[in-house]
Amino acid sequence: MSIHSEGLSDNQSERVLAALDQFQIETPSWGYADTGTRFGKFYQPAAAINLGDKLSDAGQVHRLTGCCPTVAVHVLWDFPEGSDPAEVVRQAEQSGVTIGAINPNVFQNQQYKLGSFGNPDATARQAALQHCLDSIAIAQQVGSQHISLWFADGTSYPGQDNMRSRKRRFAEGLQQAHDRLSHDQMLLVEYKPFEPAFYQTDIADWGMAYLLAKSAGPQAKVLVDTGHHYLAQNIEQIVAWLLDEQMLGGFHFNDRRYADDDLTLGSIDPYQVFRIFHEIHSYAFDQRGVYPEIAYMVDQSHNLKPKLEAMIQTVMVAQELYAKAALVDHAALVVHQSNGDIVAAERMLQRAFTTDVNDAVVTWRRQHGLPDDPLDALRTSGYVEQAARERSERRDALGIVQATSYA
Ligand code: PSV
Ligand code: MN
Repeated sequence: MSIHSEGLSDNQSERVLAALDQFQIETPSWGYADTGTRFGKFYQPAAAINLGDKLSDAGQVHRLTGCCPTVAVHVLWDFPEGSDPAEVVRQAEQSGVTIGAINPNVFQNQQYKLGSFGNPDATARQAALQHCLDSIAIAQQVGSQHISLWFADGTSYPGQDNMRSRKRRFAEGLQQAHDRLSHDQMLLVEYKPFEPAFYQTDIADWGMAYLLAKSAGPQAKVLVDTGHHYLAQNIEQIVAWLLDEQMLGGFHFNDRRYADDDLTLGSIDPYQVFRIFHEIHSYAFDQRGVYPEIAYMVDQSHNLKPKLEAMIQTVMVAQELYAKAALVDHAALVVHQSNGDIVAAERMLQRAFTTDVNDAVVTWRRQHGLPDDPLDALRTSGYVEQAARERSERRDALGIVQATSYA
């Protein structure tokens, strides 16, 4: 099959194909279930009811896109008391996916009102640590490499707690969790500036996550959630610094206009996503073509868009932007940079960003026996309608009421 794509040189088409060959992105189990904002939920009949449904949906996304073989799971939401990890592995296999990052949940139980690892009460801290250790054990049982840690910890009023003590409690908890990792596992430490705490968050930015990951041990790295930054923040610079320090563990991708909005990737600022990917390709160029191991993950749950469509749309945008960023000629860029030719250097990024890579992406899909347009394919597959029918019947049988009345 010719790799030539309309409008692209052979070299550009090759770059796109090579980029797509090494790009995979994990979808989150919580993106397939009914979720909402704190003001309300808008239910979808096709929403997943249980983990089996979520894995099945993730399997459908992977079947159509060919680049989402793993699914991130949330321990309390997906592994209720007494659930059997072996059975989860079997269900995942049946759906054509495997279990990816394990997300402990130390933010929803009553005992975490004043925090988890940062809580002034040692009993609450111990409970949080135990849950993380249990999550690491689950990860080992399901063959998962990543433990993704997000803490809602913080304080909402000045003087509420001692910030230095909270920092030290965090360092201690993370070290203890790190001690339990097997040699192939990695702790990913996520940061977020605010919400649910409104005065101070214990791991508020990448610097705090970096310091805590460093003090935890060599198998801890930073996780960058694109929605977890102040509006003017230069996220790609954070990515560049973490890459240079070999401390970038993974991403939670989503887009936002105001805060942690969980919008589909690239819906507001695709150029920012492109610039993030550009830093990764640029780093790999410096490493003679060797790419760092990064866990690319989606962290979105949709209240308005149909869930599978939103997920596939996100994955397609991620592939497209990753491929566009691969078009930058780094050798030429280095020359422009050392000549101080700002305009020529910037144009290299702009040109790559505005290049239409769609034909090359379709070529890649055909090479892998995938549909040309995964979104169209989802719409014609009947999968969502069938899921809506079957899940509505199951909800009725289980007595689960989905719709709320506004009367
Ligand atoms: C918190 O906002 C977060 O980004 C964390 O990654 C959680 O695990 C995820 O969202 C789902 O609540
Ligand atoms: Mn996240």
